[in-house]
Amino acid sequence: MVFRSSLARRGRAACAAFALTLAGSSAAVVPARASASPAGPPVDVIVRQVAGAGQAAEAAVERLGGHVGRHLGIIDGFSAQVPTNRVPELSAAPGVVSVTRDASLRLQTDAWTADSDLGSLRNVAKAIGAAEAWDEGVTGKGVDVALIDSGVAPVEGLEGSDKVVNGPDLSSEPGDVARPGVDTFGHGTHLAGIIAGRDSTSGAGRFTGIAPDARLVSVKVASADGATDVSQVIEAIDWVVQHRHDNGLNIRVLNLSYSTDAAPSYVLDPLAHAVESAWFHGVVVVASAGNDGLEAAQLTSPAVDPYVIAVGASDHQGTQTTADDVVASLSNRGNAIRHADLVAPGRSIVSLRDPGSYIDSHHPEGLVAGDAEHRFFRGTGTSQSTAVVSGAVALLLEQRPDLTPDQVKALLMTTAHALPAGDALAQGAGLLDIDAALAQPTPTPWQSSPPAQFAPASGRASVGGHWSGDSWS
Ligand SMILES: [Ca+2]
Repeated sequence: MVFRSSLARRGRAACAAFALTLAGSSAAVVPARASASPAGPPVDVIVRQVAGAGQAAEAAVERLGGHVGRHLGIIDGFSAQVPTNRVPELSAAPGVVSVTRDASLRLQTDAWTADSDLGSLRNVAKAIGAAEAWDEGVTGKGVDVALIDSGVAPVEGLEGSDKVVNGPDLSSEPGDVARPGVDTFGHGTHLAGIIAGRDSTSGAGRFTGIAPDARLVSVKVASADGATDVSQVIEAIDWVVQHRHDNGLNIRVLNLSYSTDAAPSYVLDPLAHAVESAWFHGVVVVASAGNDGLEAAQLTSPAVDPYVIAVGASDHQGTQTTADDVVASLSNRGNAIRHADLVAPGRSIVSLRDPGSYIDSHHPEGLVAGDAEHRFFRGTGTSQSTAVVSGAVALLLEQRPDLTPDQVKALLMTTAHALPAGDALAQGAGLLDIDAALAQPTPTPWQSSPPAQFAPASGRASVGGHWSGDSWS
């Protein structure tokens, strides 16, 4: 998992493709002979099993000398660790649908740069029409936004149980029982501020996010070093879907501001399968297009899934007017089949600082000049753009709680403004205009249904990873 907070130039080797299928190239697979070779080093995998097939797949893992990890009900699967050279046998075992690699990937942190105050959320709110929505009394009230990220720090602007509800802490960080779910990295706090931050004080200097009266449900998956696994994120999505209506919760939006290299087809990708499941359960999934740049030929996963809302970053070009805005050079361009659905501001966005966190400690250039209280930090990338869109979706769902995810997506895309100066493909429908979306009549299910050529993601890869002897690549 690579959190898309910034330019993802660095560490590409750390986020190698994790779910390539060999279904169509089985000749390249070298079957392992368990009795004739040592077990080989263990490898972490995600196993999908035949629904209703009982424990056959788990039994196969144990029989092959592996261990079953976390249960991943949303994709009918589980994580496991198995000897590397037993993967082909596991893939062929009764009850097993697919075995894909569960890679450990890292957050990217190298574009936190200072810029002008054009990145303030006040200006962002004006650029996307949220300020008009507030004037009309639409503030996201009654809508919960799930944030699967690095947790949230209890800083001013994000305090109180009416603002942040902590879901489970699924990160690998040693448990701090006094502060479960607290952000030690600094990424989740920044996004939480953008989505729904709100100072307890009033007055001219009051900090507010895009949906200041929405509530956040934080599910922490990344620890202080930014590391998380695909299976941790799938488990978190599973939790969000299972508990979206618990104890007064009303989770209608899921913010996924991170990504990993996409499989050759989203249809084979377990993460795509998980986000589609959330979408079909009525949760609007908003995902970052990726920070690999306009030369990138593909969106990252899970944004590559055509059902969810894929968000690219726009760049204000140093001026208040949006007439000259372009698609940020760091935003993934994609291709004719799949590109960002729309763009939102993503350059040097000023949101809440997480004092002492990894990003805060390692990127002093993100501090905001003139910020006497040292409360704020600048972040650039499609992560921030995604958080802007998640807040906007909360506004729309306060106004019309019965909208389906397809209708929300159709409203945002049919009202976005094309950027004349921007890359025509990379911007999708153009720059978010939530005020226009709020004024647009509700589309019929027919008008908002996705094109029929989108096959649902099945995750039915036969073998994950490039297999060569007893090593993965
Ligand atoms: Ca501009």
